[in-house]
Amino acid sequence: MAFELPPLPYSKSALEPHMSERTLDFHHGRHHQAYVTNLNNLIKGKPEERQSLEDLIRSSHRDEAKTGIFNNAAQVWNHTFFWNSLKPGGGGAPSGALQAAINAAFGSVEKFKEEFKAAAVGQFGSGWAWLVLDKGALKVTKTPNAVNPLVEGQSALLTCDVWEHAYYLDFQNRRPDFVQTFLDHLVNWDSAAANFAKAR
Ligand code: MN3
Repeated sequence: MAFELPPLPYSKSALEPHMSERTLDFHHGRHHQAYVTNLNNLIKGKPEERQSLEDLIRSSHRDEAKTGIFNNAAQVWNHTFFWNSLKPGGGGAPSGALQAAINAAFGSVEKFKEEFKAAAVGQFGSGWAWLVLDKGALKVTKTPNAVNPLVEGQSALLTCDVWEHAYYLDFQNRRPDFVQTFLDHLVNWDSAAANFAKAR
């Protein structure tokens, strides 16, 4: 069964002025769509067609014959997860159990933000910054290209896409400004809290 591009959980202009409609037009409508199309072309008529997206990602990781499948399947998953890591009027701080866990793991929400920003800015080239739950411990991680926490056996709670296509139209080369805007105005802490509750 062919995979489909999930619709954005908000309108394309809903994240303005922090993330432009033009960025979402390209990022969701072209980049994310291209990963879906490429993946469907790569698995057409093959046994992989019957696998779930998560199973495809795990089974194609580190298999040299399936690099294309891994890259496109993981990028389909990563982008869907990223859209849900954002919301109009986002940012601020988490509450409840997630806030308590972040305070315990990082010292404070501010310290968490510093660590997350350092990971996102420090990822050399394309990739992703994540808040994950790893064997019960909250961690900030970064991954190159399409790699994601699923293949490390971790549960993803939150992500920021730091491929240039995520910010170039709005911020040009200023990745630190994009990541700061993500933390201050776009983070969907409700989604992160729901992922945390599910993963615990
Ligand atoms: Mn992207």
